Amino acid sequence: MKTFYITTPIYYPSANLHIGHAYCTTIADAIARYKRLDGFDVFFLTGSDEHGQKIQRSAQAQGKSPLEYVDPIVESFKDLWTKFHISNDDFIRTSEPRHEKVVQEIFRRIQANGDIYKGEYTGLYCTPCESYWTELQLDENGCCPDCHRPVEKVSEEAYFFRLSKYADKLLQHIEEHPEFIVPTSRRNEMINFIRRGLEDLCISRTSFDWGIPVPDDPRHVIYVWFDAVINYITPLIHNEDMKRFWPADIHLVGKEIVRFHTIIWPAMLMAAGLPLPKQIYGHGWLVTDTGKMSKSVGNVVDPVLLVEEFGADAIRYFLLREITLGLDGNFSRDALIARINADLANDLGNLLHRTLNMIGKFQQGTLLPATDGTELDQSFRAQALDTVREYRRLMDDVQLSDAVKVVWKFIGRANKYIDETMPWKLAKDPAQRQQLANVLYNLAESLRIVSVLIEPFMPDTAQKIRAQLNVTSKPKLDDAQTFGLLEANHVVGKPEQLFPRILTDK
Ligand code: ME8
Repeated sequence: MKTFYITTPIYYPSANLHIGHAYCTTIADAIARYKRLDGFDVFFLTGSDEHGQKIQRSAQAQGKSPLEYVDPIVESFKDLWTKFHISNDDFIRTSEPRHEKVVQEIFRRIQANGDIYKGEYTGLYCTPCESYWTELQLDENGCCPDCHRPVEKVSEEAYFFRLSKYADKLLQHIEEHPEFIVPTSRRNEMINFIRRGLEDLCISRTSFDWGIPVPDDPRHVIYVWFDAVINYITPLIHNEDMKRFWPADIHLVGKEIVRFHTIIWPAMLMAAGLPLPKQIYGHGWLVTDTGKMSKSVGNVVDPVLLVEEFGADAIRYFLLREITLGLDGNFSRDALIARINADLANDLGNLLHRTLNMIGKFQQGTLLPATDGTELDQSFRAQALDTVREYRRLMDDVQLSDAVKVVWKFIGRANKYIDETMPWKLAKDPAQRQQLANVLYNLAESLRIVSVLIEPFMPDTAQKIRAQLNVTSKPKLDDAQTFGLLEANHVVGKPEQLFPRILTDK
């Protein structure tokens, strides 16, 4: 069986998640669901990144142990993913014993290969980002180049990973595998970064203890990024799944952490003698008028409130449709409401409602045997199948927003087909009964196909459409590639509203 392995980053339980995090997980979920529709055996992993000084300090500030502090936050992550219909197959917490064991094994393996050594570290550390920087990398104010907050000078005995040794091998790999880092802009950034030279990486700390101890030297805890990236193999390495799913097909990550995933992680895998992931996809940020959505800026949108107000599928639709993967995208409430009203309530909702309503009114809810029909009917059916082909091409190429647009173009076409064929007129003329049956059959079939195509984007809505059409099978991509699977004499259900229109003051 063909397999597919996709991951999201594991999120820091340092604050509540915002809609920017939900964006990343929704993309991964849509890809995972598409692959399942296409018959792949899919493994989809997400989780929480729980170690490090930042978490330890936040816990202390609340008089809690780190675990007492993170446990409820991690539960809230899991609740959020359930609310968003996220279909992850596993959820990894880096505080779990299974993960600690694997991190220590990988540490030992790299150490045995001679690529971990003990030395003295003096450097600049950004605690919020859990990142070490060199003088050269700091921003113009001498602060962290990512979050622009002050860095701390630290000096301590530490373990180092011989990252410098892997610069040439990494460059060669990136050059020989153009698909390894996407989009190209990120790939070029990484090539330039490596060309400037890689320094060995400090991978242990002694100034705090909330982390995974270095094997045989527990005064040191392992650097949180070294620990975190290993999560991607933790659930696999000790069972058959390693053969089935590794190397990962896609690590989906935000653009600011592409460096960890395309330089440090691959070098660690090389040092441990393991194959590299096939692709790292760096997506853009969700921004508002006040910049990247982030807690420190105070412009975050709470995904729980948003789901309660609009439902998960509407938000998923908006995120997937509105933002081109790889680029930054704007999030605004007005734009969300405009999409819900135009695309969901109007285009999709009306198509379903009108179709089922007419089948109920003119044929007592039953589809009748269809014939080839007119040229218009034939071209409409051909368009449905062209849509499926184009959708597959785009989804296979991870162009999610274009794939959504292609489906909605067809939904628009189907609404126009109703206006052109005017079934209410055909129903008045007994000589047009066959033509009426053809039109209504074609519309019901189109909706069945649409219900398959939108499953990755809006799983709940896809299911509601199928229930109203009275289709009980599980959605499969193969079933969207054939026009005419609904049986003649199939009885459809009654129309129910999919998305209410949202009234605004305007
Ligand atoms: O970086 N728009 O965790 P994290 C889009 N623990 N994506 C956003 C975003 C926004 N406004 N804000 C955050 C970490 N993200 C590490 C990962 S992986 C081994 C360790 C995305 O909770 C961000 O780009 O800070 C990143 O990919 C993810 O949320 C996790 O961020």
